[in-house]
Amino acid sequence: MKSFVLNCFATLMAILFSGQLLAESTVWSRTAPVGEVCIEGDPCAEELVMVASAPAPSVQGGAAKVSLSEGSEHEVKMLNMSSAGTMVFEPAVLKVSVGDTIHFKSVDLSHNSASIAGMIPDGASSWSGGMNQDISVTLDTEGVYVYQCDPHAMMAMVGVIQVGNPVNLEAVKSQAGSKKAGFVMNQSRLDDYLSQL
Ligand SMILES: [Cu+2]
Repeated sequence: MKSFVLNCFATLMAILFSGQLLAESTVWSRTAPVGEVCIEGDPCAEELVMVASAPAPSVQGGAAKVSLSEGSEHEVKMLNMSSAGTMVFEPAVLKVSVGDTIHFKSVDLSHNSASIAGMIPDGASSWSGGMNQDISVTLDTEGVYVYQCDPHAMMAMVGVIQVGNPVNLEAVKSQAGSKKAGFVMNQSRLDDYLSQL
């Protein structure tokens, strides 16, 4: 009986002691400094200096710029899927010369190509292809054109064509803000495309 009482006491002490240790370690971890303090000249301080002096990545280098496509005729496929994602035009970003023709090809079903109002150069002709239809568009006005697939616009199925100089790029970029508010997925896609111009 005596040994039973002693056993109980020992167990109780063990529980209390481990509980206190746990509480202490919790308090310690909460009050411990978030970062370590480095004294100048210490190896850790040199490490910090190296990180701080590393060159910052260039913002310009974030997206590869699209190069001018050769020839005067260009093909853009309307696809359910490519390596760039689902519901995409391919290529989604094109740079061409004034007077070039773009052939939109209905490779997969349920797509079309339609220019977006307010996102083409002033005075340029708009276009709106039928569903599942190839459409060819000749771009005679210099500037940036943004177009979409109507049924998949909310999935950011959009494309960008720069014709000659991007004279209206800032206007298009400001329109892009409200356009992408309607995207339920691929929210950064249009910005990514525009950053390639
Ligand atoms: Cu589509």
